[in-house]
Amino acid sequence: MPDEDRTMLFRNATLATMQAGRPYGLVPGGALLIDAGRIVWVGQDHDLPSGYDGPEENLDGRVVTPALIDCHTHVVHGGNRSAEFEMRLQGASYEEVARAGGGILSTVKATREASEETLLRGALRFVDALIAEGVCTLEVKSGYGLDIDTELKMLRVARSIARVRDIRIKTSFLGAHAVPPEFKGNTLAYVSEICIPGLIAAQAEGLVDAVDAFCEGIAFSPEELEPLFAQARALDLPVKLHAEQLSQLGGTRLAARFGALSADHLEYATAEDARALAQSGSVAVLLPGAFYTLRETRLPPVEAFRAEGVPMALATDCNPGSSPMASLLLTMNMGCTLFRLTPEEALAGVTRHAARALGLDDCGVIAAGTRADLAIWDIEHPAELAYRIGYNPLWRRIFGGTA
Ligand code: DI6
Ligand code: FE
Repeated sequence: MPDEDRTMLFRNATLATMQAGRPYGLVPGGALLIDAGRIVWVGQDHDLPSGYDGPEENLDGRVVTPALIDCHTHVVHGGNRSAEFEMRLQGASYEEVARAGGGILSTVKATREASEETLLRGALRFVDALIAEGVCTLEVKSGYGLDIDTELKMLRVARSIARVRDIRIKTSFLGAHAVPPEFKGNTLAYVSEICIPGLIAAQAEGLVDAVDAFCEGIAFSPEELEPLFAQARALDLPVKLHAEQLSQLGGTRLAARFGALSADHLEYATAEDARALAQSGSVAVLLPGAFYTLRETRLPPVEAFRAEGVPMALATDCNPGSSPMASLLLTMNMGCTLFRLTPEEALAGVTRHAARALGLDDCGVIAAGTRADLAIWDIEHPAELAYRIGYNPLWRRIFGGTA
């Protein structure tokens, strides 16, 4: 656990602060002073205020970035879907598998049957892989329970991750992920009898940081989600939305109307949707792992997001179906190669903009006053993080000021 009283001075670092002003907010020959888990001074080595006599370390020019943030994951789930992977390789589409009762619903069955211990053990496989890449903040969704008890079980497991690992967890209630078999053909009843009371119960237990939903032909329409988002607002909880992944349904505009923290996926979003996100100040969370896995061809409107000034985040979407990926470094590479983001946009997407997609303002940049959540890399330039494939140059991860 972090030692709150420890001070540490890092010198001779290449700081990618990710603050606005210059590319990567780069500070060569940088120094960084940490005290009580926070960054208290950042600047050029030769400007260091005198008087510090605590421990210090020379980083030999290594690159220091804010710790990475994975702002969209489903790491808590039972079972796996490798059989479905094979079906899709033989030509079945993701939607066909889902309509045949596979897909999300097969993970629901396995998750309902799993104990909290089993779910935690399963999630930690992916959490540990992400920690090894310098991740210090992780969003985790429910959504494979689809009954009140199992949704709460998933969220409890998500919260428990932060008790057994040095990582910050933000949870999203995703009761509206799919309609379970017992409510087939009765979507509105599912929303009013399970999603809304489940959300209220989860909030009462302190298990929810945001409310998410899957707005899609195989899931929920914007109209069906209205009452859920109204309930989120009544509970003072921010919303997020899986929107415009496989078709254009108007989910992005629903999210914008509710001032969402983020709209996620967005392959089928339009320039008008980009404008709506700009107006609501929402983040566009791009998920290239799902695009890659489903062999999608329709690209998210990156150019429109840039033109409208919509911040773009990148996340793994780590889930057993459409994105069985537990690497944020690979996500950055895919964001560049598949979506044509620049390496700088990719890094902002897993730091500064990912923090904003979670409603956090104390991490995601290197600045005085923010948490000392840092990643130190054995590289010469931050562009290298998005450039290599299947190679992890993390040298040290610092969580709350402690390695
Ligand atoms: N979109 C996704 O990418 C995940 N959920 C969602 O709404 C996929 C969930 C799954 O296939 O298990
Ligand atoms: Fe997802």
